[in-house]
Amino acid sequence: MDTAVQELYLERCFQLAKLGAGAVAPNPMVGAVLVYKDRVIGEGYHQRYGEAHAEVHCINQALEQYPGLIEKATLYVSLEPCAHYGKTPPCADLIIRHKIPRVVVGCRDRFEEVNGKGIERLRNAGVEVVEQIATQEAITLNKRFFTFHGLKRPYIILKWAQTRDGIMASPDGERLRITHPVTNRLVHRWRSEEAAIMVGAATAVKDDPLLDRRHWFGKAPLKIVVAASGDLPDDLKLLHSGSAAWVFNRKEEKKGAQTEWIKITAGDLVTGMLDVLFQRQVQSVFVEGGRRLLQSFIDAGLWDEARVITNTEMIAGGGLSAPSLQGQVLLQTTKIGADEITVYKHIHNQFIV
Ligand code: AOF
Ligand code: ZN
Repeated sequence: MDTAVQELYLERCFQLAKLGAGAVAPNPMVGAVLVYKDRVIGEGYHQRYGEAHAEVHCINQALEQYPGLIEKATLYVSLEPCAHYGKTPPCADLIIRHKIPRVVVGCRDRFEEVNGKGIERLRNAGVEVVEQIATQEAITLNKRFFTFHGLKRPYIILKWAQTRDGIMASPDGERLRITHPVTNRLVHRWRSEEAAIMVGAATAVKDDPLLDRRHWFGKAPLKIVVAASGDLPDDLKLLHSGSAAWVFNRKEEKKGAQTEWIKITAGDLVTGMLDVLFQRQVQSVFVEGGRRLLQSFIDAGLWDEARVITNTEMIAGGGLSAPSLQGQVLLQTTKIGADEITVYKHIHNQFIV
């Protein structure tokens, strides 16, 4: 079969998968398409955490519309069908039961309970399994899920805004109004897409931000403040905004109605925080500053993506310089008015997400 055609069907799977964005985490987004003689006879995607997997919806649709064709069809699925009993039974068994002769998978599932076992089970039952088509895209689709399970830490996105001369705050650390309101809306969208937002104590105190996604839609991310000393004013807005906040510190553990103080005992603060986030199933973290916190993630080599907004018309002429990512792979630049948005990918892990 023509690779380009198979890529096209997988592309449709990726699109379907994305319809589950915001509703399926911490599960991966998954889409599936059944094809018989160049015709799509069923489609489906994982719609909600804890509910039916993509394959189930896809097969049910084909059964309703084209009973009898499934046994001659090819199933395209963005992720390896599962082989385990989780909240739902194994999709590999469902495929075998319905005698689907051929399955094209986007990529393997790094979740320990599945990882290769789904493909193995299909092959042992005589199902032809095709891999190595659009693999990179399939991995990128679930970069958070794969990084979490593969590296046992959340997917880390760094974000900052800088002036044309590379300044991110005034000399005394005061906030500069750098980005355009339209860009701010995009930042709120970014926040809505991650499990948690993180800032350092200095930023929390100086800016007193809400750290929410009020200019966008969707889930309110968890807010995290890093205050090693344990000192943080009680009246900060983000501690009283109606959604959960954690304060990582070196001093104490305590729990209020919305705010939890979590003591990091490990030697290295960044690693210690990431371990807690992994244990608590936080799949991604959006680090918004300040300078010191961003730099500590960069120095530790613990980041996956950086989104840098540069106001190309603003010159600060002095102040706190932004971190440098020289030599990293720049993947994308978009413009919103004078704001240039650059995305860097840190090439460091086996998934190259
Ligand atoms: C698939 N198709 O659409 C999805 C899969 O608790 P469960 O039963 O929902 O299982 C969750 C795990 O199943 C999840 O961690 C991932 O490994 C896999 N997700 N697999 O065959 C799907 N969403
Ligand atoms: Zn499944």
